[in-house]
Order: sequence, then structure tokens, then C-alpha cells
Amino acid sequence: MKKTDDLKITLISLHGLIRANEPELGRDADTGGQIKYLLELARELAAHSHVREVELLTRQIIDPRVSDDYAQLEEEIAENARIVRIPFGPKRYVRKESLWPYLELFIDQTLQHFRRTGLPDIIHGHYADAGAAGAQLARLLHIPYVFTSHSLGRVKRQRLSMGDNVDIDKLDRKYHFRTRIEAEEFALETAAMVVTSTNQEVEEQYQLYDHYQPERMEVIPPGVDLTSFMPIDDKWQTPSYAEKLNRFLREPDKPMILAMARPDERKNLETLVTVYGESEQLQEVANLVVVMGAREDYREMPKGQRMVIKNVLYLIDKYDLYGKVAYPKSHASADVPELYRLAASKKGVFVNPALTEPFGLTLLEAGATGLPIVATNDGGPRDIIANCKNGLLIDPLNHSEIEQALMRALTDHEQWEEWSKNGISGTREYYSWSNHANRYLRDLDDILEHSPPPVLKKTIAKRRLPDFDRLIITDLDNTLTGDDESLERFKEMLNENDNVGFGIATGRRLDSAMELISQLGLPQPDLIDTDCGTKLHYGENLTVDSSWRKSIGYAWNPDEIRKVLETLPGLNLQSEENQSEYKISYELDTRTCPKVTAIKKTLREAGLRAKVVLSLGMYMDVIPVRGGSDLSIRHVLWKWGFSSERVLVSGDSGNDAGMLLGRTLGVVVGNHSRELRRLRNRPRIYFAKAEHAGGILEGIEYYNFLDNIIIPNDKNE
Ligand code: UDP
Ligand code: LCN
Repeated sequence: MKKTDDLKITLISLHGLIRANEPELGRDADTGGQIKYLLELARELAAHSHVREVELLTRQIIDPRVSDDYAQLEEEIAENARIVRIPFGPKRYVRKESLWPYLELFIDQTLQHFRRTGLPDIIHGHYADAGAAGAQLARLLHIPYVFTSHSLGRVKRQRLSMGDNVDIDKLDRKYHFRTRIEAEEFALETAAMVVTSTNQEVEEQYQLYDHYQPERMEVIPPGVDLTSFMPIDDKWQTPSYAEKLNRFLREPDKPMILAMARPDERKNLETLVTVYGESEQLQEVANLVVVMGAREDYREMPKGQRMVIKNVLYLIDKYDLYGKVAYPKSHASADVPELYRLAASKKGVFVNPALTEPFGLTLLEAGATGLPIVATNDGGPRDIIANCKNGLLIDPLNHSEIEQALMRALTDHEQWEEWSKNGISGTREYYSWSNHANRYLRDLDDILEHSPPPVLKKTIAKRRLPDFDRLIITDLDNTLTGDDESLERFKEMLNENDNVGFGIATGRRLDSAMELISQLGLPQPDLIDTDCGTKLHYGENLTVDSSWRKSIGYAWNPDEIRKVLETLPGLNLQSEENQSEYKISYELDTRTCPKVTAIKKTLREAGLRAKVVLSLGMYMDVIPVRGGSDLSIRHVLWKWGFSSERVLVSGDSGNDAGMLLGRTLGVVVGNHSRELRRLRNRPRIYFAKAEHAGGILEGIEYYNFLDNIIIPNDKNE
């Protein structure tokens, strides 16, 4: 039993630009509240007496277009809290939607990081990308997992598709919604606790997911840094930043309608400018200040953000709003609290008309400085306004409602004073980070008390698989077999190179795999991974991997799975010799069976946890959540301390996909089946022209695997 004394917490957040000082918030669509949330959470947790260390894992970025700060491998956030930047995928800065193919590389790199620095007690993934990667790490290492989505794919997809003439396929391509939603499902399935910011997220947003388990969800709202976001006092003076706004405004003393958000479609800034542009009364009583992050060269911004800014500029021109609207080019992070105070000093209002807003840290910041708010009637704003009573909710698609709410805040002075006061006191009462950390740690206590210690303690890692310095792991059927001549050459290669270890990863059962291995005249494998990544044995005596064996049965309920799948059409159980303890195998009648996604859904809805793997388009294996060649091969490498760069893996069909991903050297043989086509653009996966064992030999040559290994397709090195 582990209590939360002396905790090491690993937070993971992969996209955007994260640095401890002067975070560049609002710079683009990937640098929003999540970054602020994480930095403040890390600081607060690290200050807690129960916590030994907090590390925030993110991506190392080496790119002249961004600051060198993001290239540093480590950076201190506060005492006991640091950012660790893991190199993976392209060195350059890329948008979050382009990170998906590189997550397995992150996982492998992070395993090496853990080997050097020790395992954490808790892994906490943030947003879908780190959500999926963190879940995979947690499953592999058996460390309890916590997930926070920050915003959800299904909800964003729904909201963005509500307008007229929306091309949903285009949206799916742009935002990779399918991948994102699948990642969120996986994170939700793995999480022992989901930390959400509002009740509405639990009740209406997470509810859209198959793995909705409200009993595992905890509403713990974030806080706001109350030392920076203080109201105006007697000593307050107009900040120099005001100059930057005054350049735009004909009557700078007028009240200010302030909006501040990343230039992202979801933030709906165009609607705000339209409402202001069409309202004579709003233009009469107030200026509009739209802060959309900082831009150096507009033309170098990513397309999505450029579009938002272009539309805002177009609308300013269309409604001829010159002299009434300010849209400053840049600001430092220290300017942000001053900006709210400046708006409050002029009896202005903060507006957030986002199409959806899971939380909205800007609303806390405005509230804490005494600036009333008008915000979208959605998750965060609803809770914040219910607690603090510091403004009005609006429908972000209803122009006249937005106009009226803004007018009320700007013209009803008594109301303004009350909202301003309420915001200052309400944020202090309900939204402090220390409350957040106390509740969070109490909940972790609970989770840790009920979790067994991680199976793979660091001490095991010192051992090594014997006698070789590199390892080939290959699938049997149709990869190694199928062409006798090249198989002979493969065997010769093994004979001539004592330093090369030999591993088999197959969907077959151990007995049938061993029979085939001996028929083919192959040497006894050093490692044999059978039954679709559910059983691991080593060496001459087929020694069982006992730590793997102990953990594989987790949440495995084969009788129920069979019963539930019996009800579906087109699923025929394969013969008994293909079934095993941790694998239920079906042959599909592809004319009548449901799609694999529907089969997975049926299992989830029945409360059953399992992985479903399709091979050769017609064979389907159902295995435990902790099984599969992706996890089994990583388990082997982790346990034996083998560097993934010295391991070549080869396969031909769907059940090999998992092990081909990641930092090992992948080879897909020429005769591969359709399921593997999606791996074509992955780094470190070579598609050989030659078929069967000839393809493996081609891959060996490609990586110069028998000599000084080179990795030609690696985009990072
Ligand atoms: N922010 C900023 N400058 C900008 C836009 C936003 O500093 O131009 C900061 C803002 O102060 C807040 C965060 O970015 O701390 C935005 O968080 P919020 O939760 O409101 O929205 P998100 O961007 O996460 O959707
Ligand atoms: C993402 C959002 O969109 C905001 O609503 C949240 O405040 C932020 O993350 C932090 O959780």
C-alpha cells in the first residue's frame, strides 16, 4: 500500500510551446490555457509537503522560428518541479494535428528517460495526444493513470459542424477527429481518475464517449494566480501597455470591450467583431480591443490562425471600424494582468464568445482583477458565473443577445460595481490552486492505496538478454515463411552472426509456433512472443516471463466476451487449436459481419475491456487490454534494458502493426496486407520491395543492421 507521501508525479503535455518563464500564450492555436494550467499545477503540487518531485514532460523543439528555450532538455519551473523535453518526431515546431504519427517514439524515449531517472508514482496525461501516450506508458508500467482532456474532440466536432454549409469530411481531415477521439477513448478507458474542470463536462461532454465512467470523474476546477491577477488599488497607475492600444483608438478614454483568445476558429472572434460592427450603440459607448496572441510576421503564421486574423481585419474594414477597434500585435505575459486592470479602470467588460468553452481561464483572470464578464453559455463560464455572479451568459450564435449583454455591462453602473466586486471575491473563494492541489492529492491517495506496486521495478532493468548486441524480431507466417530460397539465406545470416539475437512474434500458439520453427529448421529463438502478444518465453528452455504472466490477465473476461460476440452476425470462432488462454480468435464473414469499430463498441457497451486486432482482413483476435505485440515487445525491451535502436522488427499484417511502431527499426515485407498501408509515412518503418524473408533481408541491408546501424528514414536524427 502506497500513501501519497514522497510522491513523484509525471505530467505529460505534448503539443504547443511550453516554457517556465514568459510562456507565449495565444501565439497560435496550440498555446492556450492548457499550458498555463500545467505550469501552475506543477508549481502548486511541487510546493506540497507530500510531493517529492513533479516533472512535466513535453517535446523538445529545435527550430529557428521559435525560441531556443524549447530546445533545452530540462528547465526548472520551481523547487522540485521541472520541465523535461523529450526529443521525438521532427525537430521543428509542428501543429498538434501533425504529432499523431510520432507518439510511439515518445513512448520509447520516455521509457529510456524513466530508466535513467526512476519511475513515477502517477502519470497524468493532458489532452488527447498526451492522453493516449500517457495511457500506453501507464499500461505498460502498471502505474496508475490520470487524464484531463482540456477540450474534447467529439464536442468540438459537434460544435464546428453546426454552421451552414459545413463540409464535415473536410473538418475531419483538418482536425484528425477520428484519431483524436480514438485517443480520448483509450485514455478514458485507462484512467483511474479523470480530472475535469466542470460538472457540465462530466454530464454533457464526456458522456458522448463510449468509455464514460462518471464514477471515475472528479470535478476539480483550476485556479488563477491571485498574486498576479489582483484588482486595482490606490497605487495603481496606467500601464505603459496602454500606449499600444491608444495608437488604434480615436477616443481611448471610452470603456473597453476586451476579448483575449488564441486566434482559433472555436473562439468565435469574427462573430464578436460582426456584432460590434453592426451595433451603433456599442460603438457609441465603447471601444473594442481584440487581443489575439502575438504575431511577428503575419504571413508566417499557420493557415488556420492566419484565416482568423484575416477575417477580423476584413470585418474591421467592412464595417469601417477604424479608430474604434484595437488589435495589438504583441504583448508580454506581464502585460496580461495590466490589460484586465486597464479595462476595469475604464468600467469595461471582458467577453468570451467561444463556440464551446470547456473552462476558460481568461474568465477567472478577468474576474480576479474586477472586470465583469460576458461569456458563452457552456461548461466553464456556466460554473464560473454561477459561483461568482460576475456577469452574463450568452448564446455565441445569437448576435442580439451578445449585443444586449455587453450593453448591460457597459451601461448599468450599479450592476457593474456588483459584478466587479463579486468577481474579485468569488474567484478567491472558489478558484485557488491550493484548493485544487489539496483535492487532487486526496484523490491520488485513494487511487494509490488501491493500486498494486508497479510490476517492473527499475532493478530488473540491469539484466541483459545474453550474448548478443542486436536483435531481430519477426513474425512467422508469411513474413519469415512463404519463400524457401530467401528463408535459407535468412538462416545463413543468423548462423554467421552470433551477435544477432533472434526473436519470433506470432499470432500462433506456443506449441504450433514451436512445431513450425522446427519444421523450417530455424534455430531456437532467444525470445518467443506468441498468441498475439499475450505470452512471452525465452531461450532453450522456453522460460516463462513471469512478470508478464502476472499482469496479462488484467480485466480479462473471456467467457463474457464470447457470449457478447456470439450475438453478432458473421463472426465464426476459429478451430480450438487457434484459441488460447488470452486470445479468442474469429474468422469473419466479411459480407455480413459488422465493422471492427462497431464490434469494439459492442464490447465497450457491455462493460468489457479488451483489444480487438484484425489481420489479413478476415482474422480477428480479441486479447486482454495489456496484451498485443506493441506492449509485449516494449515490455521485453524495457525489462532487459535493450536499446530500441538495436532491434529490427518485421511483419506483414495487422497484428504486427503495434510492434512496428516506435523507435525500433521496422521492416514491412513486400507481401504485406492492407492493414499495414497506414504505416507508410511513419518514421522508422521501411517498406521492402522483396517479399517474405527476402523483405527482412532487404530491411537488414537498408539499416546496415549487421554492421554500424544507420537509420536513413529517421526524421529526427
Ligand atoms: N492568453 C494570453 N494572450 C493571448 C491569448 C490568451 O496570454 O493573446 C492567455 C490567457 O491569459 C489565458 C490563456 O492564454 O491564461 C487562455 O486560456 P483559456 O482557458 O481562456 O483558453 P484556451 O486557450 O485554453 O482555450
Ligand atoms: C483548454 C480550454 O479550451 C480552456 O477552456 C481551458 O480553460 C484550458 O484548456 C485549461 O484547462
